[in-house]
Amino acid sequence: PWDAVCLGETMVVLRPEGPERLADAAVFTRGVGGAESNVACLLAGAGHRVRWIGRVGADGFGDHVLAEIAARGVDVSAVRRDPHRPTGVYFRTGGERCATSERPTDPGLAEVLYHRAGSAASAMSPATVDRSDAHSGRVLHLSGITAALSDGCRALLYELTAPRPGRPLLSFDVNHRVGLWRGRDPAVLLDLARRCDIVFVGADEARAAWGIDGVDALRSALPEPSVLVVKDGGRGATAHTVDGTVHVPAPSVEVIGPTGAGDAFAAGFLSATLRGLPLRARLRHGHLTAAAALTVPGDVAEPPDRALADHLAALDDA
Ligand code: KDG
Repeated sequence: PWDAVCLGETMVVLRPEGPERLADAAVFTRGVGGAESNVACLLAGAGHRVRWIGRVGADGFGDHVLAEIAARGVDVSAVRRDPHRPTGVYFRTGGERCATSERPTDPGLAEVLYHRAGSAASAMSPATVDRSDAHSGRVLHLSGITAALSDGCRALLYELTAPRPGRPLLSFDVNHRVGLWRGRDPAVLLDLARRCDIVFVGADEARAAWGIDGVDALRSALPEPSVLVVKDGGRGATAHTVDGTVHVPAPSVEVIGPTGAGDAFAAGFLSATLRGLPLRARLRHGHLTAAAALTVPGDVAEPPDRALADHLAALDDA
C-alpha cells in the first residue's frame, strides 16, 4: 500500500542560532535530522504515500521527532518507542563540509557532534523491526548510516536486503559519515550497496570510504544495482543502467544550507522513479529537489512544486 518505506535513525538536531563555533554558542535552535526520514518527508511532500520506520526513546525528543515527521504527512505507526534508551541528538554548526578529527574547528567547516551511541535507534535489529512492515512499500529506502549504528542495525540491513521473491525495489544511499566510521572499515557499505537495486553515492565519498576513483571504477566495483547514481557535487550526476549511461549537470545555485541535499536528490530521483519517468528526468528531479534543499537552512526543504519541476525537467528536451 505504501509507495515508499524509509528506515533509519532520526535525531533531534541542535544548531547554534548564529554563526558561532560549538565552543562559543550558548543558544541553539532545535530541528529534526535523519537522512532517511528527510527522504520520507520530501516524498510525502511530493504527493507520495510514505511510511518512516525508526526507533526513538520514550522521551520528549522522541515525541518531537514523531510529531514533526507525522506533520509532514508521513506514516509513523511502525515507529517503536524504546523505554530504556534515549532519542539520539546531534549538534551541528554551519559550513559546507564536515570538520575532520585532524582539523575539528576549521572556520568554514561544519562541526558535527553526535550523541547517538546507545540510542533507541541503535537497538533496531531483525528482532525489533518487523520485516513485513519494512517490505510494505513499492520501494524501501535505506542508507549506510544505519550500518554504522550497531551490530543489530547492520544485521537488520542484511536481513532487509537479502534476495527474496517479491521484495520491494531497494534504494540505498551510501551516506558515508566520517564521524561514524573512525577506526572501522566502511567496506561493509560496498557490500550492502551491491545487494540493492538503486544506489546513490557521491564521487567524493567513494574515494573517502573505499579509495575508488571515477565513475567507471565505481561501476566495476558495484556491478549489481540496476541503477547506480554517482553524484559529483556541483558538476552533476551520472546514472549507470543496463541500457547505458546518462549524465545530467547540476543547476548552479547559491548554497545556503548543504545539509540534506543528498537526501533531497534521492527523494527527487525516487519520486520520478515511482512515477515511471525516464532516467534523464529522474536525474533532473533529483537535482531540482536538491537545489530546493541547498537554498534553505536546515535539514528538510519543501520539495519543488510538481508541475513546475516537471516543466523545468522537460525544458532541455523541448
Ligand atoms: O543527510 C542529512 C543527515 O546527515 C542528517 O539529517 C543527520 O542522519 C543524519 C546523520 O546520521 O548524519
